[in-house]
Amino acid sequence: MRQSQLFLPTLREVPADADVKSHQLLLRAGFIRQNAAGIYSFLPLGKKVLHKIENIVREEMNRAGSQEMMMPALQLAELWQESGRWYSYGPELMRLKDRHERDFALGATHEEVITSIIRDEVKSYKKLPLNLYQIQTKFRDEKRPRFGLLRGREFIMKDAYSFHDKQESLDATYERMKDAYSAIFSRCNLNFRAVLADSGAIGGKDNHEFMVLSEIGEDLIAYSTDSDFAANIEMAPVVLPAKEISTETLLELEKVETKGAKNIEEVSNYLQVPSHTIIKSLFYMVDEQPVLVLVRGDHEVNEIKLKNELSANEVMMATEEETVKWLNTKPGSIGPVAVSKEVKIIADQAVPLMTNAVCGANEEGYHYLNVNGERDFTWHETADLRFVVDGDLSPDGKGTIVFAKGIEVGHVFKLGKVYSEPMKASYLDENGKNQIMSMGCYGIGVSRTLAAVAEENNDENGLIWPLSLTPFDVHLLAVNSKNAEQAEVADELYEQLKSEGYDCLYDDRPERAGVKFTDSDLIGIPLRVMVGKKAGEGIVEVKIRKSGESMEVSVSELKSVLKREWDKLAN
Ligand code: 9G3
Repeated sequence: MRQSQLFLPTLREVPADADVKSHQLLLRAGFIRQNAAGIYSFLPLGKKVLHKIENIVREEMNRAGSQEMMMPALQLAELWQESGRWYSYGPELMRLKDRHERDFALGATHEEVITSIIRDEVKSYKKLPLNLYQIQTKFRDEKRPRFGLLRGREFIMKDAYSFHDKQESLDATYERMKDAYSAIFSRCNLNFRAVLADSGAIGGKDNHEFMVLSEIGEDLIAYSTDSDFAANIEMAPVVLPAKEISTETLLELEKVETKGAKNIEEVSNYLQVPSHTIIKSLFYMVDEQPVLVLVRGDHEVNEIKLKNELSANEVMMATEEETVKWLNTKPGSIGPVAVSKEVKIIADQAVPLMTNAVCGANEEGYHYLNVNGERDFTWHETADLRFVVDGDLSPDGKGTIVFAKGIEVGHVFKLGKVYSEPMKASYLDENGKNQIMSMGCYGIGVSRTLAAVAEENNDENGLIWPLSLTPFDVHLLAVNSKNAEQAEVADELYEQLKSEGYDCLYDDRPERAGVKFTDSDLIGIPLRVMVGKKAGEGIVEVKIRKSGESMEVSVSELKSVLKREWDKLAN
């Protein structure tokens, strides 16, 4: 492609409201333009990269047995009324009326549409399992669209849906989808983790988010330094280190005055003891039942784990009145010693390992020293109730946990019957009995992935595209297009490179050399060939965008040098 013909409006300045690198660079390099908040156009180079990402997605989804289809963006409101989501979603779901005043949703996702198709067409277990996908524009009226393509109101998603008779069939497809996602994001040169995520509102059981590790990620994940273990902070389990039996002798229980010391920090300072020797007692009403939760003073209660452990609907911190009612004291000096039998006591698994600990005396302004579990207080059960912290052991026993920010680029769910039940997607099983199908759904933010690649592949001069996604393979520059000799050599090389199969962008513009180099650094094509002063001697310069390395090469050896440098970048 001759750059003098290419629609590529590059910018010098950083746009004002772009506050992450990928957003700034994709605008400056002329890959995208904003039409409205969260709504973007892909200009030719942006479209070329998008197209390559979509093809990688297609190859891996097809390989994993999913069949491509296409569903409409306009969705009958009736379908969303059947699933109930017409009422449960608010302004984020974009709605409109057609000329006959009929209600429609603009597709934010397609569970209802795909289920309505399958329930009409699939009646027998012999037709299952099915796995279908589309790559399609989605609409979600985000309250605060930001970071360019990373959080848009109109974006491109690959969404897949699978239908099953048996759970193990769903489990198998789920694993195949996870493997396909790992292949896709690896081929996009992304540093990602498959993160165990909280089931949240969507129901079903397992789900995993595919997170690109990134400073600007909106999600916090915990992952292992020595394995592929990764989990959402809410879900990350805590395992106890190998049990070191405490050799401390148990000292006499002693009640001491602690005046106004109410929280862990104040008690720790007042008594001059480290917080990990204090039992933190938190009083909750769980589905209206009083529950005293005990964790070590340096840990935090994870209320999602507490709720899951107690299979509760509602977990609320108790009010002061409720605390006084059940524990005869105000918050600030509560503890597990001599607590009414009606109060359920649940302790984090680290609490029974504490010896000669400190805890509230259930008397305002007093605490106990040398408190020991079993002797001085008991509990109904122990569980993993705390948030994981940096440095914890990885639950799979390999390495330790580190925290990182992540950009969610994919999300896979086991839906179970969350949609097929209300929408009556059923089939006859091998015994001729009517059964409800089980479902899975699998999403990739395709336009978000493009932005994530840009976010993680750039330097101070601009974008640096991986070979798998680059808009062009080679950037050929005539340093001074007005110089006949340089233009002639460059024209010949352009033909030669194309004939060797490179998708070549040829900067034939009558611009100053500096402008050409700046633009070339900005758009980030991995290999650059510069035809300059030594063109007459048959010498050109090759530059590797990523390393900045450059070398003088004779035209006769250019082919082999490019092949060598290409292969070096490919591995
Ligand atoms: C909506 C709106 C926003 C939404 C949804 C529905 C997120 C919604 C979750 C999913 C689940 C999976 C299939 C592909 C993979 C993800 N935001 N979700 O359902 F109406 Cl406005 O989309 N869907």
